[in-house]
Amino acid sequence: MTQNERPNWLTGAGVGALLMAALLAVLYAAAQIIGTPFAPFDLFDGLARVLPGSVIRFGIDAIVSIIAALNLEDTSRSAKTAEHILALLQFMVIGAAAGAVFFAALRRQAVPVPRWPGLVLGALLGLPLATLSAAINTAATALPLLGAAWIVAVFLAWGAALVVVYNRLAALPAADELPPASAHTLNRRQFLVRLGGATATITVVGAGVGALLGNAPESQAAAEGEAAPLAWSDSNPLPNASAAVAPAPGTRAELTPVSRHYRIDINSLPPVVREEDWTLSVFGQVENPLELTLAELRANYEPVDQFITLSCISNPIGGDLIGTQRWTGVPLKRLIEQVKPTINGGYVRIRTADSFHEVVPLNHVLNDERIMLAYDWDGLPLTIGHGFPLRIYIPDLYGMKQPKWIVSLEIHEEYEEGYWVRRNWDEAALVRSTAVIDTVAADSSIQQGEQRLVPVGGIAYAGARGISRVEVKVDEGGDWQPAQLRTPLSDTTWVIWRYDWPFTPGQHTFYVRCVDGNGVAQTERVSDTFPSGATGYHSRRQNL
Ligand SMILES: Nc1nc2c(c(=O)[nH]1)N[C@H]1C(S)=C(S)[C@@H](COP(=O)(O)O)O[C@H]1N2
Ligand SMILES: [Mo]
Repeated sequence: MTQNERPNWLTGAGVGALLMAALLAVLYAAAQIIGTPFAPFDLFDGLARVLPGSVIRFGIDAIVSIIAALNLEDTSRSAKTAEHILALLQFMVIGAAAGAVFFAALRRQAVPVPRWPGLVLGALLGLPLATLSAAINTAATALPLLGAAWIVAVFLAWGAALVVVYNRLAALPAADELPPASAHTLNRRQFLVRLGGATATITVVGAGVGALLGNAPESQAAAEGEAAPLAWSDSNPLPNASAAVAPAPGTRAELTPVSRHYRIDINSLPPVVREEDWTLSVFGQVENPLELTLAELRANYEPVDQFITLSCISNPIGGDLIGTQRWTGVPLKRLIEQVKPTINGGYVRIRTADSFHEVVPLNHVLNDERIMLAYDWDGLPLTIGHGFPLRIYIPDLYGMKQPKWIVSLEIHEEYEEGYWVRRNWDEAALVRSTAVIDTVAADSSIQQGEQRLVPVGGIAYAGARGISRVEVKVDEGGDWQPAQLRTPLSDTTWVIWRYDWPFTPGQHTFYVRCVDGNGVAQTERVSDTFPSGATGYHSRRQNL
């Protein structure tokens, strides 16, 4: 009789995945509401940490190309979302695989199967995941032991539910058999549909409740329910407000709002550092090790402000992984002089709250006052995502050399490769000179006598080398014409340029190139972002 035919591995895969979807929703809601770790992100981050750099790069490149192909707005946010989705899919696959193996293994057992095999399976998944979360999660705010116990508990429940569903299915008539009219029972297909409905409900409710109640705060002040204070730029004009050259309409904002500044983190979620638990320790081969609270760092050293453009080495030519902000902090030199290194030369090893790390040569720090430990952006404490409570600025280097969430500085003789350097990115990571066309503002043309001029504009950036010249060419056979340069916010930011192009109708390609402040021209040779940053001229085709 078909009633005795056991549910097969395929059914197990489906049931495992359905139950996993519900488990994900419950994990998510708890993570949002009580701050327990979200295990899928920890597994994803753990894998990213141990997989070879080339695999990670392949993954990132694939995600970035898909984002570019889909024309999504904000590359760094879209990429994080894609990673989050992959982390969830990874758990769905684990759920399906475990369910398939489990149902296959139960085929020879007498029904009803006892609960313990499910609990064992739950423990086999839950214990390693709980251990991993305890070891690497830096975003959870709940006590680590509670977090670990919680993860084990939901996996035990998942395993137990698998047994309940198995027994239920084994007792029901197969999908193509109708239950006897008298019995108020279902066939297997009907039961599975109900199970799907129930797990979908849990998933939607869990995700909804988590999203509504959770709303991860952007800053510690927001987390403590304080009213949003005014940013510096809310009440101050930019220093170049009266510059003669105005940006062409459509040029990106000269000062990037913090909320729109790109973000690159190695982890799925940024580490949450609480000010009360944090100190900066400066130690190692020094006479006077130091330990400072954030308040001491703010009060004991004269703050310096600097407008700074930061770019990711993964920014493609014309990409949005670049931004400009007003950084406030302390020259690192002040602290180093105070601790009195006992070595000449050597390095400052920077450790952070995630497992990112980098080194800066001591001589470099002592010779460049601009190297800064920053605690504010736009006059407000760094947001959690941008490195609260402390990050470093080092002129001329891509973001990969500039740690956020700093917890300690160790003065040490020996060099040590940084996080991305170990993964084969450029050891020096000096920013490349690049120019980008943001806009061909045909709607904002200017009439000059008989001639209509169309403002073309964008940015050029060469780190602290500055920009001495930007040139624009229209169409393959055109001549390079000098663009006007707007006075920049500082000598460590991008420069906004504009070129008022004598309009001719038709399809045109616009090209741009720049020369840095030392007179070195941007290279025309096209190279990929890996390993040393993208090069080549930016161009833009437009039908006018
Ligand atoms: N601790 C830590 N610092 C970090 C990173 C990180 O993942 N962890 N990412 C780096 C990279 S690759 C870049 S491009 C910049 C990005 O800074 P932002 O996210 O504030 O734009 O931070 C850098 N500092
Ligand atoms: Mo980066």
